[in-house]
Amino acid sequence: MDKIPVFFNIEQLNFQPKYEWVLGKKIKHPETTRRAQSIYRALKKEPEAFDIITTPEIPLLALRQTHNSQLITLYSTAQNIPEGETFHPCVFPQRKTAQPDPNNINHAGFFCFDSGTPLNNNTWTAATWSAASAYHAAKQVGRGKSRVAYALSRPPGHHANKESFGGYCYFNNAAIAARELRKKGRVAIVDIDFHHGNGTQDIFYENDQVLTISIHGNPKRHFPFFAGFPEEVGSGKGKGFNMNIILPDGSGLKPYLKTLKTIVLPAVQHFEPDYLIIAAGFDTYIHDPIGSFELSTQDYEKIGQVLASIKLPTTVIQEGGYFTRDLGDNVVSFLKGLKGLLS
Ligand code: Q9C
Ligand code: ZN
Repeated sequence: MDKIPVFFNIEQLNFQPKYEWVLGKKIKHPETTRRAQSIYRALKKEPEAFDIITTPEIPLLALRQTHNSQLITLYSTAQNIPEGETFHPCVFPQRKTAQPDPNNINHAGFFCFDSGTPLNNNTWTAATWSAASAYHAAKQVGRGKSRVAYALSRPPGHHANKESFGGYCYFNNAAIAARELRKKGRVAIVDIDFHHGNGTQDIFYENDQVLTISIHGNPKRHFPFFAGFPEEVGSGKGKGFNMNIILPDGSGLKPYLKTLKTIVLPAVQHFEPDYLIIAAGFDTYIHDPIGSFELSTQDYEKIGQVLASIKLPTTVIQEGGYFTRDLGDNVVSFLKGLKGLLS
């Protein structure tokens, strides 16, 4: 049996955010390089199941098809931040009168929607390679070289918008993958991170060729707070092509599988896409310090099996998941559930 190709580049480890502030407390930043290392190690332990490929570069054009040039300029401005220093966006202007200058790092808050997503001289490098992993995983699937591929994307992407960053995300890796696959057909994105994929939703909100579905914790209580409600269904041509599903805190496998089988699968099948992208966060894990669902390591294999039953060429993009010790095992479990796609 074939192996699942895994895309990762060591450059993604360059960026190490140190802190964020939650309820006035300075805490260790959850989006650590150890997350990627946990996943890498777990995949490496099973060489008969996974083929780890060093991600090559991403063309700048692929970033620019999803993000505007000001955001890209801001990240290159951040490359001038002195080594060891970090810029935490802290001034978020009233947008009507602001005259943003992406060459001025003090203006970063214009391009940002939360204070937990810092910039330093390595942000650009890591975020670009993270996007590259998603892009090349999608390309592998688009070329028909594999029916499933996994991008070990880190930093994550699904909160990042066309022109703004936040929620630990800089480039929207899943959206970049979707744009690549759109060259070959229609795409459904299913986001199983604990948080609503607000960036992905926004990017495709008026698009009827990309179906976006997100299953997440209640935004009344959880990040990103201002989006992720069921009444957000898309607009213009895209009306009816966005779906938000809220599950209660404490949800385990039973409601999760029921949601997949009775809502998500029928919606994807009705859309008849050519490709499936899974924005896969594991902050739905029972021990996750941020999410409040209660999925177990074994549960991810079952979730993978249900998503594999759609039988579409599938690109999996890594999103959140902050209980580092078990993160790698959770990813492996999920990908094992998808192995049926290879045969
Ligand atoms: N420290 C992703 O999972 N802040 N982003 C939560 C708790 C934002 C999570 C505060 C969470 C963003 C990709
Ligand atoms: Zn998340």
